[in-house]
Amino acid sequence: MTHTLDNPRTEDLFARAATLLGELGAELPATGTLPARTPITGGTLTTLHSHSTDEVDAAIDRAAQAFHRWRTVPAPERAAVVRRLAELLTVHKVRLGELVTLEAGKIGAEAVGEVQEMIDICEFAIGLSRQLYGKTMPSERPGHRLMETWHPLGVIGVISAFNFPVAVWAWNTAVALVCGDTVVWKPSETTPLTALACHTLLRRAAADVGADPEVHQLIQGGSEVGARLVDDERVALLSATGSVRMGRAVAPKVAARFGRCLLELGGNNGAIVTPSADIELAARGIVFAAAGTAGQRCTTLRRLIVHDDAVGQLLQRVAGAYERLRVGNPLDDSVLVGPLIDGRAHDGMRIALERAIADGGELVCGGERVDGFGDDAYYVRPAIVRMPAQTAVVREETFAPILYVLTYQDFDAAIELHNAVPQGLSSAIFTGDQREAERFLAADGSDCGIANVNIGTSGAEIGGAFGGEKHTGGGRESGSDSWKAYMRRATNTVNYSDQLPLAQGIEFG
Ligand code: UN1
Repeated sequence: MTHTLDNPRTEDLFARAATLLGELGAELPATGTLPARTPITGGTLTTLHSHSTDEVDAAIDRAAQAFHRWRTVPAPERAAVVRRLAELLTVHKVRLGELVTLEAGKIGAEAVGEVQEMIDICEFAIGLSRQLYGKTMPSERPGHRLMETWHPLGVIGVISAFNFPVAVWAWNTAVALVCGDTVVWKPSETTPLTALACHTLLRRAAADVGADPEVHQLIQGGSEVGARLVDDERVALLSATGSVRMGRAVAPKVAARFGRCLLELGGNNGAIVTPSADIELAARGIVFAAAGTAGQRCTTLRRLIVHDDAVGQLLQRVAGAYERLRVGNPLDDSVLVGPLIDGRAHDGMRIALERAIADGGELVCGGERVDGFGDDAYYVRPAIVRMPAQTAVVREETFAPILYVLTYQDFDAAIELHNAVPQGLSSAIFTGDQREAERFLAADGSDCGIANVNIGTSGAEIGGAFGGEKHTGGGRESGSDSWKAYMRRATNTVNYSDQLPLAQGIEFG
């Protein structure tokens, strides 16, 4: 049988991955115990070395050593590494994108978009290197100056997830490096090859501009590797993306050693559609947000809260678009929905659908597995389920393409329903009514870290701060002033007088 887009074979996908890695300048390391799978066939491409705890300790040590030098390099000079990384990413955009497709199963357009997101954050970080501003405040004492200074924090541990295997690393690394920190990266064990490619590109960028390549360390393996980062006092900030369960395990441990945590955990993102919404525009936004990336974004739209008067029209359009979505090999340009990452994700989807139906949900479309790619590859048709109420299963995040539809009559009740879930990452309202839009963005509106008007919940730009509230963990990364999490603040009072007045008017002796 010959290899075609309809009939991909693991050995051909591996050959392609090896070629891409070679072109990206990464040598395939010796084989080990960590499998690198492709969700396209479910087969194992190759195996990699899984780092021992001693090797993890040594990597943290190298990063800590490198930090001592790196923190005194002027920030605009540190940005040279990030500028070179952006150049390399621009040259290799399509190659790295294809590797993301092979390992994470994302369609080409989204995979290349993810690499673009890396380039965007690099550009942001380069500008940021000249804008790490501290404030100057008026002192209450004569002849005194009061100000704050931002200093590099230390070693940053980055734990990233499979679904954005390269962009989330770049959000953290580009910003951390210009802030004067060094990075130890533990990628998802599901995407070791893309991690190797990123690590190689960054090391090359450092070497090309004469910077210390040890500012970046890559450690690969399972949760025992990540656990080392969590427990090590030398890791000043742990930036972790993943499940709420992971965050619950990690956060108390980091807190117990007075380390800092930046958590990006689950989302259970909702959108309200009001009667004045542009239904055509809403439908397009909803389909991308709910079915894109096969429902495997933190920002994926999972709950639709639609006014009774709009639901018929809207569902007809969205379900119609769902019927036309091509599900299949993400290397095929005409495909819009690639595979789920693995069998566990498929089990999660199946069980959630069963629970939703048992709760009185009515399946509008989708949910079935698409065969033809082998027993270990899990392709599904994105599902829409109309729910009589926001039951327990709807309040949970299932990392698969299920869109639950609820209806409302009263706008206040819609907002209440929207906020009545434990997670608080992203949210949206589709409306033509300015009062409703403003209310959604107000203090008593959406309780999420991201609240959008007339666009979907996913696909945020890097310029804003990204993150969410409640069980999403409260972290903010990427743009705006998220850089502050990667630095420490010192408040400085300078006395340039020959007197020693005390604050609060205290007289002492
Ligand atoms: C994630 O799913 O972890 O807003 C990150 C988005 C992307 C990032 C998603 N820019 O959907």
